[in-house]
Amino acid sequence: MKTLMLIDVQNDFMPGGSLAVSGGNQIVPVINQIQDQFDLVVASQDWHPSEHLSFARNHLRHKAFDEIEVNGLPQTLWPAHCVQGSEGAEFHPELNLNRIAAIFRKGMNRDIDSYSAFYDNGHIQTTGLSGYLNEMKAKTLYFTGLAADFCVYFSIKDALKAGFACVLIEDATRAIDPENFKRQKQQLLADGVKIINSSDV
Ligand code: VGL
Ligand code: ZN
Repeated sequence: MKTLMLIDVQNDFMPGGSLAVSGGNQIVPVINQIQDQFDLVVASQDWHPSEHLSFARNHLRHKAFDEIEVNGLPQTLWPAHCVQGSEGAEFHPELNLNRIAAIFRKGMNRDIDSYSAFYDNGHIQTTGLSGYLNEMKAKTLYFTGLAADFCVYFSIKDALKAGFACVLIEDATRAIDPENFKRQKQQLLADGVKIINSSDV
């Protein structure tokens, strides 16, 4: 099963959203264009309770983008985003949802963040995604979505560990910090990830 992964294509990561990724909206038509070339389309959705520990507003004396440690794990503090049931947590209104077979939600436990669509950041709790993909006989996962340097990157790392071949569709993702993403891309290439454009799927 040639599988397309849509990571967090949500309003809060789009220009105008609370954790906007520059150019994030430009990936939506790219994703819509390629969906039909896949046997299986799976989405993840960042889905936080309003008291989530990753929100700067839930930490006195800290502001957004501070790097702190919580419960023994490094944590970047974010503006509140993707709050369960909010408009910001919805998928981009122009994203074609018809072919999405399953949606995996993450970041629902207020005490731990979850960048990867597979596991929380402490690798304690699974979302069930790798079990689902194995049962669906997915072999190669093609990654798209936001943000390249957080949820896409960490999802790919976990997918590799789970034994999936991984391809990153570079024109279907955007980074919060493009410089950081440049380094991560070298890491992914060294790990055997293929990096392609949507015209080459
Ligand atoms: C994300 C930061 C916080 C992402 C989610 O989807 O990349 N980044 N929560
Ligand atoms: Zn989040």
